[in-house]
Amino acid sequence: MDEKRSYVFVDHDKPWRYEEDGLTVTRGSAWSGPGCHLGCGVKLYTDAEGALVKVEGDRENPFNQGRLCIRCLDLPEVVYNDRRLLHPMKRDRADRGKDAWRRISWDEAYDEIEARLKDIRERYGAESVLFMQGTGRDIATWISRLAWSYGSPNYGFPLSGLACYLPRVSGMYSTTGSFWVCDCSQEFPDRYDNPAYEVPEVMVLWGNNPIVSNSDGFFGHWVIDLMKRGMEIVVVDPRMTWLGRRAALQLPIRPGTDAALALGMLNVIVNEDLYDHDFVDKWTYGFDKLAERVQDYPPDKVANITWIPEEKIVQAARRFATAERACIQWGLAVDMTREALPAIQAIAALTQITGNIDRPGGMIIPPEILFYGGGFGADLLSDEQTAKRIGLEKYPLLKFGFATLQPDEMVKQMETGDPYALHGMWMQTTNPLACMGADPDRFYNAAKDLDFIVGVDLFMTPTIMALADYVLPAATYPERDGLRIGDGPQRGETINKVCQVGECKSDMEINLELGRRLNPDAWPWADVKEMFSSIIGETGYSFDELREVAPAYPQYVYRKHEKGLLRPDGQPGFNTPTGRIELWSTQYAGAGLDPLPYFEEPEPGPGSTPELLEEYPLVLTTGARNWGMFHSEHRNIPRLRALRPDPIIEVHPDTALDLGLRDGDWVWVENQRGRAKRRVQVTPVLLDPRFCSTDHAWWLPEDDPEDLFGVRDLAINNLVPWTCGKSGFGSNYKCMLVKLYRLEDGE
Ligand SMILES: Nc1nc2c(c(=O)[nH]1)N[C@H]1C(S)=C(S)[C@@H](COP(=O)(O)OP(=O)(O)OC[C@H]3O[C@@H](n4cnc5c(=O)[nH]c(N)nc54)[C@H](O)[C@@H]3O)O[C@H]1N2
Ligand SMILES: Nc1nc2c(c(=O)[nH]1)N[C@H]1C(S)=C(S)[C@@H](COP(=O)(O)OP(=O)(O)OC[C@H]3O[C@@H](n4cnc5c(=O)[nH]c(N)nc54)[C@H](O)[C@@H]3O)O[C@H]1N2
Ligand code: SF4
Ligand SMILES: [Mo]
Repeated sequence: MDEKRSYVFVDHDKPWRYEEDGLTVTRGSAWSGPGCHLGCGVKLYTDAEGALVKVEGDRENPFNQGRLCIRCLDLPEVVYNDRRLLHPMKRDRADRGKDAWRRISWDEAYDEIEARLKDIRERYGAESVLFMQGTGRDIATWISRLAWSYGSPNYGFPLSGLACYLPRVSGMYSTTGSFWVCDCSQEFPDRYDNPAYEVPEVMVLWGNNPIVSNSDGFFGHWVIDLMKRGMEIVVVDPRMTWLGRRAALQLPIRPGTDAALALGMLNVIVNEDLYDHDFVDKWTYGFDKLAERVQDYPPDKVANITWIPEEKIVQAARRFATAERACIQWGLAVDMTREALPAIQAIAALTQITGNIDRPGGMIIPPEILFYGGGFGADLLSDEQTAKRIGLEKYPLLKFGFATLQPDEMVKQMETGDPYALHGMWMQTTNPLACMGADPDRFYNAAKDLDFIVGVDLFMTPTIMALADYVLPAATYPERDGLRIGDGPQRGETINKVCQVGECKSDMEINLELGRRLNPDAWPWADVKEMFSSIIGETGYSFDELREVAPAYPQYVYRKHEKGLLRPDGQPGFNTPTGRIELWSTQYAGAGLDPLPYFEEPEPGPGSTPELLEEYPLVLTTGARNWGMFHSEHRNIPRLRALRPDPIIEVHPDTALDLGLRDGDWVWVENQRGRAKRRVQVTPVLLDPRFCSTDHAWWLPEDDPEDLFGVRDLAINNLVPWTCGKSGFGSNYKCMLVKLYRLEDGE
């Protein structure tokens, strides 16, 4: 181990680039594109012509220790796919929706986009341009910086209720002052061998299937590593997953009722006196009120709500609370109900009142990220412009998290022009008509009259085909340099360019060039390497130096609240108004919200609209991840498509029998809002005949571009409205009522 300015690095036998059996090997990190959340350690192999020929996991990288999943292993098929965008293109505004693209040079593209954006800024104000991204790719920071340096506060993603990760992030920051993750030793380069580390006795996997999704900085295989070291798991999921089969307990929850389950478990822990008195007394605020609230959720009532047998709820609560060290690894499913925030609050309280806080094998706070947080460039925006951020006034909790706009309010404002009209949209790493956006028809109609729309992507997408005036071709990760820092754990990595495809440029290069034209002071760097070096300056390394020694880990310490390491004033405690973990939230109360967790039936749903059950008898959850596809990507990658040739709906065998459906049948999945085509997979992974589960983000790259690649009939979000929870967070993407019926001949 080499140490510099309190960062710990990993010893490498070889330099970051070396020769092996006639190929050049480049060590580095993944991340995106294609999409992913992690940035595993990879070795990229190139031949004498500079072509990427294979990808292997880097065993020296503590994060993934040599393991890779199928999407990185199949990377050359993505990089050299014949559908890649290879040069900038434009078309006339009147031709939106038509395959009437004309090739242009980068200079023309930059000049014209610069001129249009400056013109809109002068005429209507910078706030009238939306800057839209998709999920957390390493490009995010540069998109927000572009928005803020241009002068627009309206950066964010077109996902109803910001219902991915942000509810968890904002919920945690507003009640505890920090974000929390399960301790899988990921903060230490020597991992499970670190003397300070202890294996959790129990981990709950709550609405998360990490070995498939590897989401938000959490490498799923760590769960298996820990199970080999004795950890038990409890799985909360309506479907039987690979991990569920290996769990000590599996709770087959009705989609959308997670808050009720957490409150029921809290009820058992409080009433059976299984909580950590010492921790609760010293470090939490509002326990008595929480204890009172959970009396509304006795286990028998919760069993009725969640459809989980009562004894399993009690057993799970006892197992969790009596473990010496326990943690909860939660996922997207907890964000994807309308009242997500109280669900998150209740689930977090399980870890808090049991004292599993900032200690080995419990919940830990990833170090304040190395070099920058989510807000690189937020200071570029004046107070006057910040105040124009869409949704901020209505939803004050938006101030905790990533400084995004509120998307449901955004769609309303696109339609009404109230309080000000919107004129432009920059879309970089998002495909809302196929995937992210709710009600794609509504999004399309709201966006189609904007004066000016640009897309930046690897591939032509239904959204760019429908709406954009310009499209810029972005590089995949082996085609560019980059940094992997931030987002949960823990380490600084470099992404290292090994090949070039067409005229593609990295997103960072594109944003640096345009940013420099729109606001030169905010983009003072000569090139991207200089830009990266300036960000990592704190380590004492330049970009070129960092890649020799990466990954870089900040020194990690536990029990920061006891040591005064969490608050700006250096006092012990947590960075909240009360200095404690707020079980009764002063921030929620201040925002006019219930300060305590509660459960509200998803609507429509069996509990809120039983009258709809006759027509729409099935509870549907959507978007459970599969191995080969990242959201709307990879439909055009032959080997990955072969793993999932069609959009699937999983149906319980009893339900299939009832409806006369067989494996492979094509059906419409329909609710009161719309319908989507799916292919039936009859499977016992559905743990109750009243549930079904379907893929999201389908379109067919092989179909007619002017028919938007078939997306209109395939988008499951035809069934999902733009509507969020009381806090502005959460939306019902994963809980609705539907019926299934067979397609007619010719449909
Ligand atoms: N029904 C339902 N809908 C869902 C979900 C669900 O579970 N159910 N999940 C939701 C969630 S959690 C999220 S986060 C969103 C995700 O939504 P998005 O992140 O918007 O994902 P995509 O729609 O696939 O759009 C990503 C686009 O970025 C492009 N891309 C990939 N890598 C790069 C890159 O490096 N540079 C550039 N410029 N482009 C790149 C891809 O080609 C693709 O066209 O979807 C949401 N939609
Ligand atoms: N391969 C692949 N990996 C991905 C992505 C991808 O598209 N493909 N997307 C990335 C993104 S942006 C995200 S946000 C993450 C999401 O990844 P995860 O957090 O793992 O979320 P999902 O896969 O949507 O759902 C996880 C599990 O929740 C279950 N579930 C469904 N509804 C409910 C419910 O109401 N309650 C509970 N408790 N469980 C429920 C599902 O059956 C599923 O097994 O994955 C990331 N990683
Ligand atoms: S999780 Fe999978 S796709 Fe993502 S970087 Fe790691 S190996 Fe690649
Ligand atoms: Mo997500």
